[in-house]
Amino acid sequence: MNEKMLRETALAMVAPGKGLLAADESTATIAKRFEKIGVENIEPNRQAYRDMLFTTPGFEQYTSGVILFEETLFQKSLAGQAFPELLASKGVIPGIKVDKGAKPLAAGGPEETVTEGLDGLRERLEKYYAAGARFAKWRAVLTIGDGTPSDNAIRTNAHALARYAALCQEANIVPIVEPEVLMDADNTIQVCEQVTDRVLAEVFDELYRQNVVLEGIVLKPNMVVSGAKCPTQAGVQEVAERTLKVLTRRVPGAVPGIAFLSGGQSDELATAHLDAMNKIGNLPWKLTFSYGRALQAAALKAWGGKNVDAGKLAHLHRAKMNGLAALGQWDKKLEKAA
Ligand code: 5MM
Repeated sequence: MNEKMLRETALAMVAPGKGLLAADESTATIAKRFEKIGVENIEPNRQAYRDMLFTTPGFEQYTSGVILFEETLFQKSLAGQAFPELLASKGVIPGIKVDKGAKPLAAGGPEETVTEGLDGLRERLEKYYAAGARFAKWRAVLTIGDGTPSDNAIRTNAHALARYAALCQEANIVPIVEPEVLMDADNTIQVCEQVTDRVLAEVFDELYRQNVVLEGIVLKPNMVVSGAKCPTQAGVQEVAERTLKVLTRRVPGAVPGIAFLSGGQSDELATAHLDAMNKIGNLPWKLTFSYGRALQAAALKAWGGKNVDAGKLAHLHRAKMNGLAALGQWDKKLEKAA
């Protein structure tokens, strides 16, 4: 393991004013996104869509890295260049989602899952490194409900996240550790805070037990928000303060950066929350974005399968807004002006 290299990659992933584009939708997930815009989910369409995103002029000013799905890592751009090579030529680090998805957890609570994909991971990581991937992502999913998440779900997922992280570091690949507490239930923000706190405590315990080098990871957590179906929605400042309260308690300062998931928040709200946290500032780690939906929704709609230039414009705008939020320099007026 080359700790220096891991540290340097992790720091580059959270460089000031930059964040990550999560474009690692599995074939089943991209099918749902394409269905909404009436585009058939076939490989040439997935290639054309990702080509549009990765050839957006100037997106590299705000984008440190892109998380790819395995198909994309080994795919070529429309101009015939391997996608990882194309990204690297723009100074954007290629990454790869390595988990095999969240599967029902035996003896877990209702709807609880454990993320799978550890078998054969060591061998796959070698292949991904050779293809140009310098970081990886593994997403654990925790559901807030009646009696959930259970201790079983929290521990099992934390254990798997740490096993994945240790294997990545052995292969000189920076692991993005993503324990996602889903934001779509009817819980209050207080409940989200308690659950996120429990989950992060367990994740960092496991990382410690399994000798993961904290300087060589990036954490990708949910923000502390009111559940989407909760009748009372907390405001931007409260979300920022509660999220930072949990993170400062649970995330050691050795971690170079935290790159949030958007979790179904609107594009603008995801930006506003990140910006508010960075405006508070004085934090031990960098705070940035690793958004999927909140970076892509507008671009996907504008592209619609054919309008490449419109898709690129929409992508660049959101990347820029989030780049500013990563510095605490975003202003709502910039959205209107655009
Ligand atoms: C882009 O979506 C990612 C892949 O999802 P599936 O494994 O379900 O296909 C997803 O892991 C994503 O990276 C994170 O959840 C963050 O995305 P959002 O949309 O929450 O910002």
